[in-house]
Amino acid sequence: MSREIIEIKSDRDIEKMRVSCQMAAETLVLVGERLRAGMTTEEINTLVHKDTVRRGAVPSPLNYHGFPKSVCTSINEVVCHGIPGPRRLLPGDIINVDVTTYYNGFHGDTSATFYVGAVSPQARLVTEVARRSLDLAIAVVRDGARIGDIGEVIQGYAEGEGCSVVRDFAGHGIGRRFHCAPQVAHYRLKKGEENPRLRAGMVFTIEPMINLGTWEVEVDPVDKWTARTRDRKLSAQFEHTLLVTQQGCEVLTRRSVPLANSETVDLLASVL
Ligand code: EYF
Ligand code: CO
Repeated sequence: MSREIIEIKSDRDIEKMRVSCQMAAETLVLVGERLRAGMTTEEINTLVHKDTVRRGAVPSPLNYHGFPKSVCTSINEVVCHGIPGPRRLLPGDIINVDVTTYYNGFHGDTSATFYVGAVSPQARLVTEVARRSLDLAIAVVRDGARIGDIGEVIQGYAEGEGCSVVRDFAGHGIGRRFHCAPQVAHYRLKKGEENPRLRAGMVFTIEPMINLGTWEVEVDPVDKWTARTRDRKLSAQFEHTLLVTQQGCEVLTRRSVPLANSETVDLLASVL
């Protein structure tokens, strides 16, 4: 467990984070608008890359620990860190697109799971549980709460809905670095585990990965990045970057419009 100090951001840094986070949010909105059955995940990568560069920003994932692309695209049983490539989106797929934007010295990180056309009730269940898990977790964040309150609410809710919570990947502090303290577990902490208090000015992500079956994951032995559910059942994820405040939190990656193909569903597609 890391004992790294959790930075309290200055007002100047917070203002810069608002900008990089809003860029990431806007790029994610664009992805939702363009997402179609038949497109490849490589095309999503190109879209994210070009939109990020157009803003004078840099896609944080590119070359991060050697990651080969500008965005993570994780389809169906892929939990996270899916690598864009020739795979075409098929009707009935769900896909998480994870966008991180580096601008003026700061990173902003957000992701969402999208529906490709009409999806199965199971796909809808895991996606909506993931979405609600994040919303419930955001609601407990405030000065004086503890990191452990986040995992407590996520695990309690998701398991109550018959789903499981991934243990191998966590939310993270973010700012000048893509990943820093605190580590934000999405499951209940064990007695004795580090459980720091949240303080106004801390900035971190919450990004629960919710599975339909087992919480266990395995990393692709060939590409060494793609994490899949061990039982190959579906997984979904949503992510926001948050600033802790006295009253609660500010969702720095909040969108000003709903996400197409996720928060709004194309009625025509849903009956076809
Ligand atoms: C060191 C990577 C490193 N890691 C995290 C590198 O927080 C993220 N999304 O919300 C996040 C995104 C990416 C990322 C993109 C590339 N990496 C992947 C897997 C293992 C690893 O170990
Ligand atoms: Co993240």
